[in-house]
Amino acid sequence: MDNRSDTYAPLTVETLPQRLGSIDGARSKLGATTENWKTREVGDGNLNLVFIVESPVGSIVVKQALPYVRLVGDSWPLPLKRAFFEYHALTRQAARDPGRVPEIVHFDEEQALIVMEHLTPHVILRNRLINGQKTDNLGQHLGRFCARTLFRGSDLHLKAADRKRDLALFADNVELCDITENLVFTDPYFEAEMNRHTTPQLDLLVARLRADMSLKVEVQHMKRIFCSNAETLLHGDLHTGSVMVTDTDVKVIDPEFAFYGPMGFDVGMLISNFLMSYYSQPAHGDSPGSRDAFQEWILSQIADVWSTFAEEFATLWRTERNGILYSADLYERQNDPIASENALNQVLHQIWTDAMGICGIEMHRRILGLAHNADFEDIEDPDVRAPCEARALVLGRQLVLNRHKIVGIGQLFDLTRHIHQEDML
Ligand code: SR1
Ligand code: MG
Repeated sequence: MDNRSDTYAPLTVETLPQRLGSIDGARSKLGATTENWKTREVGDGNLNLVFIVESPVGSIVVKQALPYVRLVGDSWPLPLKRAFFEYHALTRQAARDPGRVPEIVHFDEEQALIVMEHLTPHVILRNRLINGQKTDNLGQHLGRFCARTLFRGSDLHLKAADRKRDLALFADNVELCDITENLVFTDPYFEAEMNRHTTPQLDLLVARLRADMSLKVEVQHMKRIFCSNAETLLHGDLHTGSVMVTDTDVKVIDPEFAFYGPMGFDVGMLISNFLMSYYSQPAHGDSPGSRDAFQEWILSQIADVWSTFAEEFATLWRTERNGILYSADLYERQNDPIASENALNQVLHQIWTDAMGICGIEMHRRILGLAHNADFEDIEDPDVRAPCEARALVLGRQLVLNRHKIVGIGQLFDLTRHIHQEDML
């Protein structure tokens, strides 16, 4: 499906009940009396329409792709087929980590819409972090989600033919990959047209970053890995705006950027968004120091993401390594489990190193590129915002350049805390 469909029409609050009223899934959740359906558009993301539809008996979410980038407008066309990739990614994630993604009620490829479970009373994690609110076991759920989806989508686990079929299917998600290739890995490092940053406060630092040849070479090494290391089905956009939470529950949403790429990508993007939240916290607190404890909680969640990821990945390595890679014929069945554990540790080390590189690049793009994040954007005073952003920019550079030398979470946190004490402007 492309943008030339004759029947596609964007939904509106007015047309939605009539257009979805005959869909069994919607009727089963809301009842058949469409006059009782109350619809509101709640999309605040960069790309799509999102509606919540409520009736006296239940509620659903309807997400519909627009034929352009919502953030920019119809001058930037974007294929409707991204809904197809989101649907297929959700079905795979649901099978690989049951209960962690919203249940799909109905998919309409022609209309590029997905009807899904209304997650309530969940809210976007990024907003909860801005408000200083915790969620139980957050890092554990997210680390487990990453391990299960990344391991089970790869040649470590899948039959080779299944993985190759999936690789071919998601290889067509060209335009969304193109967004990442340009907006994440290239545009932040030169004066690209759609870039913006806090000016003039960050100007000098930004100029220094854009003149830093070593940094740009390392970023391009990471881009090469992103484009060529098709090892597993990624979520592709796993930031804190793609997670919905309550005090105790965690769901992962919005995998429309799904594609086959390096395992470190999802893990690195997630850690990066936690670290940006960390640096933004002082500006969201009521008084100096009021968010100190919450900042430490954020770091503890990052530690949980990584330790749970590594533990779960190791468990899957030992119990579900049925794919073509690191065959047990070479290790366990030769009575050499130690070699298998060594191989596991080397794979985890590679994922960590890639994650550190992506983590740094994601910080740069959220501060220098087109798509910023609310953690920093909601800080109204640019003289307060810029020092927070500057710390993330400096950490980002260190992570990209030194990713091979940062051997563990402790070293990442030492660096993070050290930079937090400094004025980088
Ligand atoms: C034009 S889209 C910009 C960003 O929004 C999405 O959430 C992705 O993060 C993308 O990079
Ligand atoms: Mg999204």
